[in-house]
This record gives sequence, C-alpha cells and structure tokens, in this order.
Amino acid sequence: GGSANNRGDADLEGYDEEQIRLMDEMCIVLDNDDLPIGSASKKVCHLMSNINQGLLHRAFSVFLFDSHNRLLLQQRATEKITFPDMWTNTCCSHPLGIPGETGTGLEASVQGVRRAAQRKLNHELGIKKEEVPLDDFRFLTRIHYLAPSDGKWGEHEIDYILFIRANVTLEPNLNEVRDTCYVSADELRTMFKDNSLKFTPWFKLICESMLFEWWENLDGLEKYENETEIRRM
Ligand code: DMA
Ligand code: MN
Repeated sequence: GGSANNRGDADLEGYDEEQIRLMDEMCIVLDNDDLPIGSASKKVCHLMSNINQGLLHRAFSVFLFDSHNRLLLQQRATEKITFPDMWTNTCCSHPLGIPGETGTGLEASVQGVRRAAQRKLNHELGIKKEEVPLDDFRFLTRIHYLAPSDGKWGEHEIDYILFIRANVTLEPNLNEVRDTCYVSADELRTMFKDNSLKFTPWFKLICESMLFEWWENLDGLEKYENETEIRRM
C-alpha cells in the first residue's frame, strides 16, 4: 500500500511522510446533489486543478460541546498539507469509499458520516469511541462550499455538520493537531478579533451563518436537525 503510490510524487514533495500517506485515502466523489458517482484519492480531490474542473467530494465537520456548552476547537498541525496551523472546529475529515462510510440517500449517508466522525475523533484527538456513541451525533445540515488553501491545494465539498455533546479525555495526535481549547461563544468572538489567529474558511463560513444560533439552542436542536436542503455557500 500506502506511501508507495505517492512516493516521488512531485505534487507532494517536501511534505510530512504521514500526511503524504494519508493522501492515498479514497474519498467519495459526488454530483452536485450529493449523489455518490465514484471515488478518488484524497490527493486528487484536493488539487485545485481538479476542483476547478468541478470535482466535488463528501466531508463532515464535528462540533463537540462539553457539559458547560463550551465548544472544543483545534489548531491544525503544521504538518497538514491543507490549511496548516489554522484554528477550526473540533474535527473535520472525509467519510471513505468503504462499506459502512458510504451511503446513498440521506439517512445512510448520515450514518456513514457518523462512523467516519467516530473514527477521526479517535485518530486526531484520541477520543474513545465509547465517549462519542454513534447515536449521540446530531446531523444538522449540509454545506456546499469551495475554498482554496494555498493555490495548489484546496477544498470543494459537501460538508455534513454534526453536533455532539460529550465529556471526553483528549490525547491529541500531534501530527494532526497542534493545540486544542474549549471556548464559550463570547470567547470565540474575542478570538476572531485577534489578527494573529488564522481560521479555516469552512469554520468561518459556518460561524458567519448558523453556528451561534445553533449554539444558543443546544437544548432544543430538534428544529434544526435533518435539514434536507443543501446550503450553497
Ligand atoms: C477535511 O478536513 C474536511 C473538511 C470539512 C474541511 P481535513 O483536511 O482536516 O481532513 P483530514 O483530517 O482527513 O486531513
Ligand atoms: Mn476535503
């Protein structure tokens, strides 16, 4: 497997070995309505040259809150190929083109994304799957957005937004995550005013649209759950 595929690949020269290896993961390629139409490597899906021709893939964004309604943020590791060192929501990644994580139809897709979320919360933050049971992830909506990272790399995704309330023990994987912190809504608003902090584009989009309203309604999320319309941003 793995790194043999991308070793010597000019696009990936100079990056971290483990992050190069992860570029072999198979993402789910979508049409504009979130219907899976195939799969392609994480590398292929994140090259702007492909994104500019319309290549779109499935992703998820987890927002984890503690019992005091504080949101867990992470700062991405310097090793990340896309959006290094930026502050963002708890955990983001992609459901893979494997049984259990792929799905056609909203209910099956959400279930696949929940499994991927559990897998990546463990991989990035060391959170045990028992601490984040699949049924505790609340699916809110899907966001379709495109965002360049550095010219060569970028994102073009339909991003499933998942909220979860859990008290967890963190053991960050330093190849993925440089730092973490829990914030209240006001503390996050203060962070945004600090020009020395950089935030990921998808996190900013979600903050500027619905995040604070959802956050104020953590005890009554039902009215926001399972939105069928894809929000185009
Ligand atoms: C990709 O996140 C998903 C979104 C919503 C941007 P990522 O770059 O952190 O993915 P991974 O952790 O798999 O590298
Ligand atoms: Mn992506």
